[in-house]
Parts: sequence; structure tokens; C-alpha cells
Amino acid sequence: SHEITVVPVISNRTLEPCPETPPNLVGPLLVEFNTKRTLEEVTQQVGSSLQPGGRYKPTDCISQHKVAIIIPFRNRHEHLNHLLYYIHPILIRQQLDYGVYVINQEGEGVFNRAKLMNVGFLEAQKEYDYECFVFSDVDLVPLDDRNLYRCFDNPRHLAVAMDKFNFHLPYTTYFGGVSSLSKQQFLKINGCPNTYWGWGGEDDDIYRRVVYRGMSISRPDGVTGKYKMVRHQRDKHNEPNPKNPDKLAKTKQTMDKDGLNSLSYTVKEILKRQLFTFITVDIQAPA
Ligand code: UD2
Ligand code: MN
Repeated sequence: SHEITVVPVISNRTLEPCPETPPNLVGPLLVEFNTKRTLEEVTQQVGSSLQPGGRYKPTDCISQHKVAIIIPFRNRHEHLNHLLYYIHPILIRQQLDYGVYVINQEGEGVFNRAKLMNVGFLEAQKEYDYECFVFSDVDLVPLDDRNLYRCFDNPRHLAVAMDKFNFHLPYTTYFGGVSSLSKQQFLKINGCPNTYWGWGGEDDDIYRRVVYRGMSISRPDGVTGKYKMVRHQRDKHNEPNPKNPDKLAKTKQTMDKDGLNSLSYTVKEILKRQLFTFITVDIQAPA
């Protein structure tokens, strides 16, 4: 007889938490939208380290940030392909434990960005224990990967320097484009309003909710916070709504009854693509 030596081949080293500052960030990025990008190509280019549904977490450390990226959407596939192409490598370098959720408004009724954000907040949590929510327009790509897609002590406005506004804020209380709120922060403001149909105002309403609940806005600096927007025309069924600006005077009174606690919608379909989860939803839009 002879002795058998067992050689361990898998070392189960315990993983350490990822560092506070991700080590592989590169800073300023080159971004262009002239290249035509199909979803198949983008999937080939950036999808290999993802789990279906646009999910990822680092393999060599434990991410400190469970983040759902929520994208209000309808009929902007070309923009979505650009965003996916650029954003996945950035989020991976940021060592996030994340998922990308495209919330697709069903039908041809009036668009409602803020209501879709509420839907995304709830639907993402049905899948995973997300603690942080980054709400992003489909057409906005960050120009610097040091702009961290995570949550902070206060709700964060990330899109502070867009090319379309000459790399400045259009006004100091501006909260549109891309923002992040922790689960607690979002609950504290009763989510977003559901009643802003059509273009405009909903971002200012959300800003007011944050302030009325005693929080302030956190922001990156103007270099880190640069963004490029895919140029586009105003979509059909998302006309500026003249009722929306007037509603802002009442946000303080209405925010407790218009938001997460009054949200109603019907999920029609959930598709797991490699680069994102696509949730089609009926939000009872007026024609
Ligand atoms: C500005 C703000 C945006 C929001 C909006 C007013 C910027 C860069 N962003 O966007 O955050 O406050 O004004 O409502 O200034 N969408 C679709 N399909 C549609 C219509 C809209 O997917 O048919 C989504 C998409 O994610 C889009 C977002 O809604 O990026 C905002 O709509 P927009 O891009 O037409 O409006 P914009 O650029 O003026
Ligand atoms: Mn836009």
C-alpha cells in the first residue's frame, strides 16, 4: 500500500472588500456616437463578463455598492446601444455589484419619465437587494470614469456638465439627466411624482422633494461630471406639458400623496438580455 497525498487546487482565500477608490479608473474618456452600433455587436464587445440581465459583480473583491441602474425608455434603441457600449466597462472598473434595468413604457400614450423611475426602483428590488439607484437618461454617457455611479450621504446629481449645456449647469438647482439616491433617500422623498406627463418639470419636482425632506444635493466637480448627450429631436408623445411648471409650486403639499405610495402599473414583460433587463410596463398613460 502507499500513501495518497491530497493536493488542494482551489484555495478558498476569503475575499476582501473592494477599496474605497477603485484602482483601475482611467479618468477622461473618448466618446463618440458616429459609429453605428448594433446590440449584437455591443454584446460581443462588452458582454463577456456579465451575467444575463446586465448583471455584474467583481470576482476579486467584495463590492461595497449594490447599484441598480434605472433607464426610463421608449423607442431609443440606438441611444441605448451607445450607452451600453460605454457604461458597462466603466461600471466594471468602478467595481460595482450592479444590474442595468431598462424600463420601457408600453404603448403610444404620453411619456412619463418620473413614473418609470418609480417602477424601476420597485422592480429592480424584486430581483436583488439593491441599496442604491442610479437613474439615467438613455442618451447620456459620462466622459470620465471617476464619476462614481454609487450613492452618497445625500442624493447625488451626476450630470453636472453636459455638452448640450456647454459643460455647465443650466441653473444651480438643476437635477436632470443622471442622479443617484440610496434606497433610504428615495423612500424618504416618497419616490418621484407620477403625475408629470410629457416633457419637463419632473426633475425640478424631485429636487424639491429632496430639499423639503431636509437633504441637500451632492455633486462631482465640473471636470469629473462631464457628459455627452446623443443629439436628438424631441420624441413624439413627449411634448412639453404646460401644466408641469405650475405643479412645482405645490410639490410641498403633494409629495406625500403623489409618489411611491400612489404608484400603480402593470408589468407586461420582462426580458433578460445579456446587457440589460428590459421591463415593459403599462403605466396607464393618457392617450
Ligand atoms: C432633459 C433632462 C431629463 C429630463 C427631461 C425632462 C437632460 C440631458 N436631461 O432631457 O433628465 O429631466 O429633460 O423631462 O437635460 N425617453 C425615451 N423615449 C421617449 C422620451 C423620453 O426613452 O420617447 C427617455 C430617455 O431616457 C430620455 C429621457 O426620457 O433620455 C429624457 O427625455 P429627452 O432626452 O427627450 O429630454 P431632454 O434631453 O430634454
Ligand atoms: Mn435627451
